[in-house]
Amino acid sequence: MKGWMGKLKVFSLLGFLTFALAGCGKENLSALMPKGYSAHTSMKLIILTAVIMTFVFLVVMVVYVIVLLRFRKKKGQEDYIPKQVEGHVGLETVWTIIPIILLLVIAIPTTIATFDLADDADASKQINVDVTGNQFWWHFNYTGDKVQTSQDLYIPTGKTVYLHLKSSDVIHSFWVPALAGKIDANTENTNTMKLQADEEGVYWGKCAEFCGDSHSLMDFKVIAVSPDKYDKWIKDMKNFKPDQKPETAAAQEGKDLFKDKNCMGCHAIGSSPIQTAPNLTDFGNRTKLAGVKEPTKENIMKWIQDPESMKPGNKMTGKYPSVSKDEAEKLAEYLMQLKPSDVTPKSVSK
Ligand code: HEC
Ligand SMILES: [Cu+2]
Repeated sequence: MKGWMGKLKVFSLLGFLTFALAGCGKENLSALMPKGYSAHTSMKLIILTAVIMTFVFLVVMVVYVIVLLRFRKKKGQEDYIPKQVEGHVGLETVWTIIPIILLLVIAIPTTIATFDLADDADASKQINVDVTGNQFWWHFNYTGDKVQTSQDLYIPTGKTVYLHLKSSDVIHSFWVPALAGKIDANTENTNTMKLQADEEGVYWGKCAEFCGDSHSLMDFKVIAVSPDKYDKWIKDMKNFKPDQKPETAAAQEGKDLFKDKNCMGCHAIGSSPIQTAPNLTDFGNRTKLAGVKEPTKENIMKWIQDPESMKPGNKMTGKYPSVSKDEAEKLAEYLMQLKPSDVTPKSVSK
């Protein structure tokens, strides 16, 4: 009896932790707190399915307990066998029909929602963004506006944005839990998905398909701003002149180093056909460095000198001449002042 109680305690503790820890986690990173049209649609289906499944579970449990109590072998009933009911036409019919009905109740709204979310009939009238998944970062190309960025995707609140997803290497999966379901980024075809956010905010995104060493570090953000701010962002990004002279001397030296150290062989600043590395046009406004680290000067310097220590297996390591601490500082100064626009929310949840 004692050992049994011990086990019960462990199980209750585990049960408690499950509920308590389920409350931890990042803001705007939960499908259970939907903030956009697709996510609301999924949430309704989750609730419908959970209610039906709970109902089935309870009915089965109640019947199970009744049967256990009622048909137990009682004292003095040595050869007791309850009445056998296999092949009972009534029962068989009932427990075939009821599950069919329940499955239909789940299947019909699910199918309607699937077609609704896949409907891209009005795509040409909306904002369209080509999204490319790369080991281990995301590229965003606003095709209609000749604006490019990486890691942080800007969208206007309340509007439907169409994403056309591809991959440049292996299969990735684009997932912003609070806004929509997952969709694969493949090399051989383009998948389209709709994204819409109800309110302004920074929504966390994850790659949801194992894609290599730093798969778990392939984070990105969707930054939803009011339509006015979005228009300003696009305008600012378009008007940005990559050749513009940086304000400080250190940043100017950094700009020269950016050429000399071959950074430009992979990274573009401004709209460019080069998409082998994150587009750094608005790097100074990034919510994170390389998707995961705080974009402080120290971290940026560390990244430039030794990206491997932050993101194992990344495609930058070893592909450029070594950079001294002093040079890294100048490069960081240059990159941090690349801020074409000021619409990025100030209080980014980190
Ligand atoms: C061989 C191509 C290549 C070269 C050359 C290169 N990089 Fe990179 N860089 C990358 C790739 C790929 C990433 C994305 C890594 C990841 O997140 O997985 C990256 C990421 C970065 C980032 C983070 C970007 C972000 O969006 O947060 C910075 C900053 C950066 N590189 C700076 C530099 C500097 C400075 C140089 C020159 C000294 C340089 N890179 C040279 C390929 C390159
Ligand atoms: Cu990935």
